[in-house]
Amino acid sequence: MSQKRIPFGIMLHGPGGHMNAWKHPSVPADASVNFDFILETARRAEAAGIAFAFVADGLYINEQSIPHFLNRFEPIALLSALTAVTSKIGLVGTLSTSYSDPFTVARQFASIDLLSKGRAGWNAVTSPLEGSAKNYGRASHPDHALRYEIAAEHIEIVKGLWDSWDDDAFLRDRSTGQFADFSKLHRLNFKGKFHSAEGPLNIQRSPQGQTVLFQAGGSDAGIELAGRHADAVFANSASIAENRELTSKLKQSAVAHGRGADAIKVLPGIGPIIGSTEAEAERKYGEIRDLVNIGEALAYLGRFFDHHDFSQYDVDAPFPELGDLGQNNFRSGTDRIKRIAREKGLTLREVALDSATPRSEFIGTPEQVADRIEEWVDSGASDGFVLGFPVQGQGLEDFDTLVLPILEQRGRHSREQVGSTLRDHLGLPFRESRYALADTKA
Ligand code: FMN
Repeated sequence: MSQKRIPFGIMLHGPGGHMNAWKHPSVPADASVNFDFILETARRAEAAGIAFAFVADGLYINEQSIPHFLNRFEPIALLSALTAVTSKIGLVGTLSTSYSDPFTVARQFASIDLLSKGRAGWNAVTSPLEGSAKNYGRASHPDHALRYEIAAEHIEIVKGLWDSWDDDAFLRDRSTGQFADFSKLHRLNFKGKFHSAEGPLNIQRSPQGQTVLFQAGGSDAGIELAGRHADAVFANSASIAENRELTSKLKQSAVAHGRGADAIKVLPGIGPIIGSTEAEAERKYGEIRDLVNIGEALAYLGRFFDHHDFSQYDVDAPFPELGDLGQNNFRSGTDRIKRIAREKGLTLREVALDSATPRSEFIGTPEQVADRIEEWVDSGASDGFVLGFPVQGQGLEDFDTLVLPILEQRGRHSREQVGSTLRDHLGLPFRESRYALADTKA
C-alpha cells in the first residue's frame, strides 16, 4: 500500500448535504445564510488540515427546491468574505459557464486568488436546471451538448486571460518610473462562436500561476472537457467500481489531451456517517433518513430531472419509464438513477428514498470509514474526496475527532497543510504561463 497523503475538501453547504439537514439539532436552522456558522466550519476544517472548502451553486429555485437552496449565499461573495478570515484552506466556488461572461469570471477568480494568496479554485459547471434561462432573460436553456461547447470556449478564454501578464511584468520601479514592462503583456484577441475577448485582464497572475480549475459533470462530454482543461473533478460517488471506471476514463482523457494522468485529481463527494459501533452509525443514518417523508423525497428526486413531478405515479409500482427525461439536466446522474432502478427492479418509493438519503459505502465505525477511504484511493477509484456530510455539524465533528486521527496514524493525513497554495495542497504543480512554456519549448 502506498502511504500517500489523501487530500480532502469540505462542502460549505449550510446545514449539510441532506435535503432536510436544516431540521437536524447539530446545525443552526438558518445555516445556509449564517456566516458565523459557515466561518466556524471553515476554520475547524482549516485547523484539521482539510485542503479546501467548496461552495456549490444553482441558478433557479421554485417551491420544490431543497429548502436551504431557497436562501443561500452567492459563491463569489461568500469566498470573498472567507479570504480575509482564513489563511490556509483552499477556497473553491461554483460558477456557471452557461450564464456568465468569461472576462468577468476571469477577473473574479483572479481577484479571489490574489486576495487569498493563491488558494482559489473555480468549479466550472454548465448548469443543469432549465429554469435558469428565465432568470437570465434567455429564450431557452441551451441543450446538454451545446452547454459543453460553450463551456469549452468559455474556459479557454478565462485561462487565456489569466496569462495576460507574465509573472514578472509589474516592475513598479520608482527609480525609472516604469510601472509595467509591456513586452510582458499578452493580448488574447479571442474571437469565438459564443464569446470574444481582446484582453488583457486588468489583474496579475496568481501566486499559484492560475486558479485551480474544477469540473463537475460525468457524461462523455463532461469527461472530454475535464481531460482538456480540469485540474480537479468533483465526481459522484455511487460505488467504488463506478468511480474506478470514471477515474480511469478521466485520466485517459487527460493523457489524450497531452497531459499526464496525474495532472487531474478525481475527488468524489462522500458523506460519511460515523458511529463508535456499527449500530450507532446505523442509528445516526436512520435519524437522518427520518428527516424526510416520501412527498419530499419525490420532490428531491424530481430536481435531477428538471423538477419533474413524480407525485403523479404510483409510488409502489416499478420506477416509471421516463424516456429521454433528464438528458438535458444532470445527465450523468439521471442515467445512473434509471439504470440502477432497472437493474435492481426498484419501486419509485425505493428510488426516491434512496436518492434523498443515499446509503453510501462510508457509513460505519471510524476504522471502517478510514479503511474504505484508503481502499478507494489505493485501488485507483479516487485521488481524494470532497466531504459533503449529510449534516454538517455532527458530520465534521465525528470525522475530525474519530476518522482523521486514524488516517494521521496511518500516514495518510496531517493537520499541517502541504505548502501554501491550493495547488500545493492538492499536489498540483505551479501553473506556468502558456507564454513561459512556449519560450521553454522554443
Ligand atoms: N451544477 C450546478 O449548477 N451547480 C453545482 O454546484 C453542481 N455541482 C455538481 C456536482 C457534481 C458531483 C456533479 C456530477 C454535477 C454538478 N453540477 C452542478 C452539474 C454539472 O455541472 C452538469 O451541468 C450536469 O451534471 C450535467 O452534466 P453531466 O451530464 O456531464 O454530468
